[in-house]
Amino acid sequence: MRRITGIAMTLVVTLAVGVAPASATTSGGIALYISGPLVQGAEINSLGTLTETFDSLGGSPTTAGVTCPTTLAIGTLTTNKTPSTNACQYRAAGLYGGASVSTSAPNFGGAGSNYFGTSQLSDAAITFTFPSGGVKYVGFWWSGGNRGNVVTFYNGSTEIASLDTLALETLLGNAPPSSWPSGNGSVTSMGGTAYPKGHYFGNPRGYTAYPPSSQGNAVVQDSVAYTQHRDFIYGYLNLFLTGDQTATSVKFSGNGFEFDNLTTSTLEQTPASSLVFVSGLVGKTVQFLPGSNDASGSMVAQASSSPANLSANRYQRSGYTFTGWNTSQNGTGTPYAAGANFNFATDLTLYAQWQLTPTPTPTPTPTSTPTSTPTSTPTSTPTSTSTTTPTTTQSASSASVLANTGASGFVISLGMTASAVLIAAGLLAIGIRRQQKVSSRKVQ
Ligand SMILES: [Ca+2]
Repeated sequence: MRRITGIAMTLVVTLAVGVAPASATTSGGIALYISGPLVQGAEINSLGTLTETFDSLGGSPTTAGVTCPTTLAIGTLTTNKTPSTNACQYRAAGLYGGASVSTSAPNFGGAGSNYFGTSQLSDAAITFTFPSGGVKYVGFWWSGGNRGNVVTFYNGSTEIASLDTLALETLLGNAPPSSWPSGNGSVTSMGGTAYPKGHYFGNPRGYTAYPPSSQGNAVVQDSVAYTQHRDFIYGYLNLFLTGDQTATSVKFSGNGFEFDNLTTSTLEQTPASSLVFVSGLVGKTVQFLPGSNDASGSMVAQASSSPANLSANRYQRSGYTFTGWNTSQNGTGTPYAAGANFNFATDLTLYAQWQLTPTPTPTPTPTSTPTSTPTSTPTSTPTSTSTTTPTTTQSASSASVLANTGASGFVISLGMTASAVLIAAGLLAIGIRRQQKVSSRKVQ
């Protein structure tokens, strides 16, 4: 009994090991990125993208809030307060909001625009519900951010992720560097650009140049001109949902959560190389980098909460062949084969590895056909000696001819009737010459 049991257990273990890799399911994730300093709009593919700028809402933006709209460009809006005025605010550009542009290039100065947000009640919450099918990307310009603001993502009634804006303070610091604009180090984009953390502090409308070098313009809020406006973080936040992760609604909560240019996409989007990876909100994230400045293409960062095979490479590099991934750009780190199974227990950055594609041995390219020969047509008048043979040797015919099948046994099978005749004639001529030579010797 024991031995049988042992064998059975061995079989079970073997089966389990054999089945496990195939049963690993690809599960998506949610990853947070922040755009470069002074960026106020989303940098994503426009396909499937909707943006609410809050610039064309009915009524006048006020300091005391408005009746919250129920329909917006990106979906519908509900609140946790009655009347809804108590939950939202809709305001003209001020110190804490109102983007000057909705595009993704860094922008400073400008007149600003209307913006939106939660009211000043600490338990205010506003929820945007997206059209049927949900979204794979949510971005918004978080301006003058307060600690305690929270963004929560839902799929149906299930909370799938939340972002406490304290995460941004963890990344960028909770105060501008004392030696602003530099100091406190920098954050680095996926493409390798270093952004000084200090550049995220201060309303871009107050900047007179970028990179900033001086106090900047005054920014008016409620009729008060602020020349010192570096106490708050201004940054465009990007949340990428991958795989089976889809958000059907997003809730902004906490008091004074101001934002603008709320953008969604129904398509899975690729984080631009200008973005800075902040953290994975669901699962862990693998970022795929091209590994070379002259490589082209782009890849969506892969986020997952369970083991999954690495995404297929989508970079190309002229003259090189992709050979796999490595945690170090120069290939001295840990290698990962293409499509390798990764446990997603940690975040990971992988660089594409390239091998020079051997140049094929040069096949003998057909040299140009001699087109220059026509000039060599004989211009000299044919001499008398050439009159006997030329025309006959070049007069090809498709007919085969047997010639001289006598006792010597040779058969000439040529496609030239005239040639055969000529050869036969030539043989006859040789015979005649021999006779002549013999006879001449005899004579001499
Ligand atoms: Ca706006």
